[in-house]
Amino acid sequence: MNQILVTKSSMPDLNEYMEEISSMWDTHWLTNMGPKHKKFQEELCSYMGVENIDLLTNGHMALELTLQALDLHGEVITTPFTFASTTHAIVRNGLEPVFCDIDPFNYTMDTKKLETLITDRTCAIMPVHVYGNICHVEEIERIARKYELKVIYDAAHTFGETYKGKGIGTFGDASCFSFHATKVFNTIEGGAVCFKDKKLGEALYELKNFGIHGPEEVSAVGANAKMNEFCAAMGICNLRHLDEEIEKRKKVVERYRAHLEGIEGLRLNSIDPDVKYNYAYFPVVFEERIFGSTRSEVFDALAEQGIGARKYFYPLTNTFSAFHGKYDVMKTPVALSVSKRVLTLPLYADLAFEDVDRICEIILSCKK
Ligand code: T4K
Repeated sequence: MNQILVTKSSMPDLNEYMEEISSMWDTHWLTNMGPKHKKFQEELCSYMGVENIDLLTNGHMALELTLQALDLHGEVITTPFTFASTTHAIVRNGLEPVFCDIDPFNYTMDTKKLETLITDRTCAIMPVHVYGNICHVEEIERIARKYELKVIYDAAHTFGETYKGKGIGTFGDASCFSFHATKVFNTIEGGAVCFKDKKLGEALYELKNFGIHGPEEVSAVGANAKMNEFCAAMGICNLRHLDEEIEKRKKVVERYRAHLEGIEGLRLNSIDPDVKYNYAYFPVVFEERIFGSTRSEVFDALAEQGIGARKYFYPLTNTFSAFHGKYDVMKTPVALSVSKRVLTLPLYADLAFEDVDRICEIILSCKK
């Protein structure tokens, strides 16, 4: 059986990668902000249209160390419809997550509910551009300014996107990206933070290197989150092909839409004309009463045929057993409902149209 998983890492041609890393056999410089790191950082700034960026080991450390670098205390408003990383980054900093519900159409933070959650302990907002859907950035900025709150976007899903022509990394005080193997753009493992304030950048740079300030001074309790030269080289190579990869993903998404658009009981991702998408994920929400089958029944039908759709993002982070029932999931009813009904379908640049057709055929055979 031809197995199809939810995604497949994009990789450059092996010779291209070997050429990119070959100089390391002369220099023996493998990590600690070497020449590949520097080159990749410069190329990213120009590709993303940002002034400041720093590279890290992964998207999680980007979130965690950005919060630490901002020296925050108190509550951070976020959403539970996300990967574990977003909430964990808050909790691991000794901060208290406060969960805001999500917009039923694009699944990002519902800004109509945001203001009611602000207390005198709120220090920041951490919204998630989930699936590559862009948050209501203008409204978030307005509220943040009014209450003098920091905004740190979890931009793990949005590499390569723009909103109203502006690079997505230019919003908020900081935007944190993931370059994990499963992302539209990968450095094997990797992450980055785009930031406005250079002081934040300096703090972040130190925190990713144990808090080392100078040869004889360690001024903060940092971590080790430096991107190594092999990962940076992978990024340099993959970046050369990214536009082409996104174009191929777009075609796959169009093929899915041609089959599934207008089918009663299926809700496809909403499209914002102001966003240039990267086509990171293809979520479908199943309305069981109309479609006739549940999301889990469709998931099982696909699995029987070797197709690995995923229930991203189920369960909600505010229901994790790690939190011992501390959070009331009924306060985020839209997120709860979507998380129980959503499936993300396989999506990657080289997914064959025949496979998309087969996946859709199986889904439609579940309609009653
Ligand atoms: N914020 C958000 C909103 C995120 O979604 C994430 C990560 C983060 C923050 C944190 O960023 P990182 O610290 O990870 O950089 C995956 C990824 O591990 C994770 O990066 C991602 N989000 C999350 C949504 O998905 P799993 O446990 O579902 O991955 P896994 O191993 O089941 O892989 C999924 C599929 O990808 C496989 O079935 C096949 C394919 N694959 C996987 C790997 C590991 C490849 O083709 N190549 C590979 O090397 O978490």
